[in-house]
Formats: sequence, structure tokens, C-alpha cells
Amino acid sequence: MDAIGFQLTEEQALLRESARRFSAAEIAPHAATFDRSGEFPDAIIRRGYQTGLVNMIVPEALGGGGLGNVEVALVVEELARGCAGITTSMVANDLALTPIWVAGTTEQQRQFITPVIQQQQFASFCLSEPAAGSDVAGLRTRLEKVDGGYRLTGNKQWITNGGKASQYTVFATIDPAQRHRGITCVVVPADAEGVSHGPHEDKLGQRASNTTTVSFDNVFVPESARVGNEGEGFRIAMRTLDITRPLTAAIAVGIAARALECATGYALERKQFGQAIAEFQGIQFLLADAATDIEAARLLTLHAARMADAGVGNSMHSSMAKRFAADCAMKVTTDAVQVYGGYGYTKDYPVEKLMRDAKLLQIYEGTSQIQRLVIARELLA
Ligand code: COS
Repeated sequence: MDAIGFQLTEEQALLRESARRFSAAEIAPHAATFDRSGEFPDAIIRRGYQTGLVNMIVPEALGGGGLGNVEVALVVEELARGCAGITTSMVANDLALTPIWVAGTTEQQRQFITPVIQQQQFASFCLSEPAAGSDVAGLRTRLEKVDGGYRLTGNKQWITNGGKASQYTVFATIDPAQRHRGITCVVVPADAEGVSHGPHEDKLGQRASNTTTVSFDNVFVPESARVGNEGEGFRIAMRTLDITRPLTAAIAVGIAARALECATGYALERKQFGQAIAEFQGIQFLLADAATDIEAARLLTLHAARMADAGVGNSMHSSMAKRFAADCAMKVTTDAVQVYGGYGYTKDYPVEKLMRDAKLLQIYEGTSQIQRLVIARELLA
């Protein structure tokens, strides 16, 4: 697909505008507070739920927003300008519920998606493990066949909203020796016997997003809660990430755009050597590069999102968008701190938080190195 032609429709522009207003009024004013406390922004996310800013990508028939990937990316960029941590927790349901609407039966979609949304609950995507982050095929959480279903045992790590979710979408293996061919997807209620979660991780950035371990100790999972066939879980997880990585890229674009906004404003205000520092080419070039990189990251993100909407294979472009936007956010936020100088290194100004928040974009939903691997494999295939 060509990457040209991003004239927003009137509806898309209105949607972006309303997300921008929500972010400015409901998220941005509280971002520093939640960053300091690491508390979960329950009330903000409830308002997001009421405004239709949670479960945006889930089909309307199942109670979701039914928005396209492009529309969700536009909204997510705006939310992330306010706070990436809060945004990550707001979009976690999209990640957790996507395997079910992508690969579940109609009955499973009704059973595992609609009630979560109607009751304004959280769901979590449980893929990573203490010893299996990048190497998904090496995961060790076991599903053992028993009468009527399975017994699930293992530990999951870095689970967004792990301590808040009422339901987990879990990837486990029926036989570790089979690597990716053994991985199977099941849906597990958080109150099932044997399910527990750890404390909220004390993270460097995105401190408002809830991150915990989740453990399964001999949990009974009925066969009806298995999404797809045994051994199809790896593909389901990868298809899900193809859909959601452009949305994660949009978080990176939002962080970078906010950092540029801050740096530009500060450069115009701050005087040194008798003039605004924005008068110096050293600062101008830095801002010009940031603006260029952000525009490129946004276009790549929307292109990957548009490919997802069109149903064409977008693994490579999703990874390109995620890699480019994450690295862009890291660079732009680091440069924004540089523009602020010593002040930027303090919590009195917003840019140090943006820099801490950006770092996670190079790690979660696949590190920047894993994205390069996906891109290279497709190039060389
Ligand atoms: N869609 C559908 N199928 C896919 C796919 C995709 N996007 N990507 C891979 N597959 C298929 C392959 O075609 C292959 O099929 P076969 O069974 O016919 O061989 C199979 O899945 C295995 O793929 P591959 O050989 O590429 O698997 P690897 O173990 O080498 O690993 C990576 C693939 C590294 C790309 C994968 O493990 C990954 O994305 N890791 C990062 C995970 C991540 O993002 N974690 C963050 C936590 S989630 S928030």
C-alpha cells in the first residue's frame, strides 16, 4: 500500500479534537501527581470509559467503540500527550480483548468481551514471563489436559493492569518441547481459584500504568475458554501484536509531540547571551530534527494502522512504526531535556517525565531490537 494521502475525514478530525480536549482537561493536569504516587488513575479511566475512550478497537457489536486502527491511533496520540502511563492503562483492554475478537468463536466473544465492557472492567494480556520476554516460543506456563479442560500453572511478568483486571487472556504451552507450536490461548477470570497477582512494580516511567506479575497455580480452565485450537496461540499473539503495535507507536508519537511542544515554548522564553535560546541555530536544528522525526513517525504509524484496517499483512510496517516511533520519542524527549538544561533535569518541569516514559516504548510490546528482527526477516524472506 502506498503511504500517501492522509487527509483526515471530518469525523476523524472531530474525534481527534475530542480526544485532545479529554487529554488536556482530564489527563494532563493530573499526570505529574500520578507519576509521583504511582497510584492507579481509576477515576480518569472511568471517565475515559464513559467517553468511549476505552475498548475503542473492539467491534461495536460486542460493545466496543468499533473504531478503525487509524482512528484509534489518532486518539491514542492525543491521550499520550497528556500522560503515556495513563494511556497505557486505558488501551490495555484493546490488547487483551483483541485475541478474542480475532480468533474466538461468536459464543466466546459474547462471553468474554461484552460483559467486561458493559461492567467497565479491565482485562490483561498475559504473554511475557520472568524467563521469556522476547522469546515468546520459550514460554513455560503449562496447560495440562484434564477432564473437561486444562490445569494452568505458571507465572506471567510485566502484566499491564495485572492488579486491576477481572479477566486474563493467557498464553501457555501444552508442551514446551514444541516451542511455538505448543502455545495455546485461554481466557481466565481473575477470581478463579489459584489465580493471584503481585504488587504494582515501582517503575522508572509510565508510573501510573498498573504493572504486576500474575500467577496461575493449578487453575482449572474449561475447554470452552480455549481461544482457537491447541497450538494456535503463538499466531494469535502475533496477529494481535500486528494490530496493536501501531497503537503503541501512537503513544510514542504523543510523547514526542508533547516534548517538542514543551521544548519549543521553553526555547522561546528562555534567554541566554541576551536573546531567546530559540534564536540560536544549535537549538533551532534540534527542534527542526525533532519536528521532522515526529512527522515521519506519525505517518509511518498511520500507514501501519491503515494497513491493519485494510486487512493486508502489516507485520513489517507495524514493527517499523513501533521501532521508529519509540526511538524517535527517546531521542526527542532526551533533546527536550537538553533544551531545558538543568531545569529539564528536575521534576519542576514536564520533560524529565516524558524522557522516563519514552524509555518504556523501546521495551514493551517487543523491544526495538525485536522490531528490527521482524523487519529484517521479512526483508530477507
Ligand atoms: N502473524 C501470523 N503468523 C506469524 C506471525 C505473524 N505476525 N509472525 C510469525 N508467525 C508464524 C511464522 O510464520 C511461523 O509459522 P510456522 O509455524 O509455519 O513456522 C511461526 O509463527 C513462528 O514464527 P517465528 O519462526 O518467526 O518465531 P520465533 O520464535 O523466531 O519468534 C518473534 C518470533 C521474535 C518475532 C516473536 O517471538 C516476538 O514478537 N517476540 C516479541 C514478543 C513481544 O512483543 N513481547 C512483548 C510482550 S507483549 S505486550
